[in-house]
Amino acid sequence: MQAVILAAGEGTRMRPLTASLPKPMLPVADRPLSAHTADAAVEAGVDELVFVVGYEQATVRDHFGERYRGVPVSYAVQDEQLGTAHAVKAAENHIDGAFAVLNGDDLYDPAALSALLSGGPAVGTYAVDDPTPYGVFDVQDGTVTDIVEKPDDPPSNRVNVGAYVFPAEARNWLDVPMSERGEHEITDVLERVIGEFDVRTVDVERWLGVGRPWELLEANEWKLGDLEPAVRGDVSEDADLRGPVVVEAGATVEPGVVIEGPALLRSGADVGPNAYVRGSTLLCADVHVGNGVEIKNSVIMQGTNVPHLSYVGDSVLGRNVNFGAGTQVANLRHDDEHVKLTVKGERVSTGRRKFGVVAGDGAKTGINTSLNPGLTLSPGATTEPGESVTRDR
Ligand code: TTP
Repeated sequence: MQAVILAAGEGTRMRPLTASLPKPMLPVADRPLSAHTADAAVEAGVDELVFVVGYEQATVRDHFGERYRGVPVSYAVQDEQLGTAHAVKAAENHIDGAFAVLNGDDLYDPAALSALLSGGPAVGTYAVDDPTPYGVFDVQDGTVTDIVEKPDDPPSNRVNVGAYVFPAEARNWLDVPMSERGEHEITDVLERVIGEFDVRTVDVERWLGVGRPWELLEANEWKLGDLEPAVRGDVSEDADLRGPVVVEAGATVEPGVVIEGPALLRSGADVGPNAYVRGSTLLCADVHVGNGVEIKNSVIMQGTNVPHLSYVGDSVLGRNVNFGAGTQVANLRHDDEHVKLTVKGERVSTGRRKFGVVAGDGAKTGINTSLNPGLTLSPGATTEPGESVTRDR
């Protein structure tokens, strides 16, 4: 079976991290977000991966190439994002036989994906307490009889996770009219499949849609927690690694460093001396965390520097960011309310008591900058020395 992986999106809710990197290529533990799904699909035995690409597609193509883990890879281009059915339609000439459709920016537990991909028409479902904001399946005797979008009166608590196996016939049913929200939706194709085939449900035990920056932290919390501890890099005898810590070959841990796992230091990362890294932290390739710096529950992307006397908590720093000496991130509000972040121009609750900042690629802070919780720094933004930053820039 072929797996069509949707990876054409602009990831506008993930700005500024997606300003020049597509969301499916954001780092989640030791690989890009979409590789978790691609790997699970390969392990489940799919015989071809078809990526639907568009926005910043070169990085997707560079990563997956023409063969990925022994499986041929092809690419279909969706120039305009007109919906998920429109995305699959872009791939119709690649489809030959029954096919799976998977979101490139969702994380599914691999065992469930394997069960999904092992048979005929099927949908992935996830049980939630309040299904009303989702697409909800009506299920009778293990077979789907209907899907209802955002129902007031949900027919079940099993929601759509965007993972499907379609029969070969569905390739001819991809031309669906535009929905009320102005998209050509794959669920309209699914409706027809439900009408003509028995569609199984496969319960996904764990599922996470990664749309907004704090969900990238959640994704890393999940996947860093699954890593087997391993030290292949150069770790000083005077460093203390506690819990599940992975130090890749080519990473360096200097004297006086304490790392509390889960944590992953990718090749070329350099920590210390005298630094403290803790709580689900990912330090990507060529990150430098220097003397007297504490990093907690954060994703620090490739080439970023936090060299001296700083605190970074519950934050995502993009690529090649530089934090001046003494830059401090506040990650907790005095009123103890959940921290809010700007998503597509609106302040939205992260649902987290603790959340720090999101810095776009190349942002630079002056020495002794203090950053309020829930701030976004645009790519290339700068701050003055000693500045207390209370608004996005
Ligand atoms: P979304 O998360 O709805 O879209 P997005 O990734 O562009 O993000 P945002 O809403 O923040 O702008 O898309 C769900 C999945 O489907 C995701 O994997 C991207 C993919 N997709 C396409 O490939 N083409 C499309 O036309 C649409 C709407 C989505």
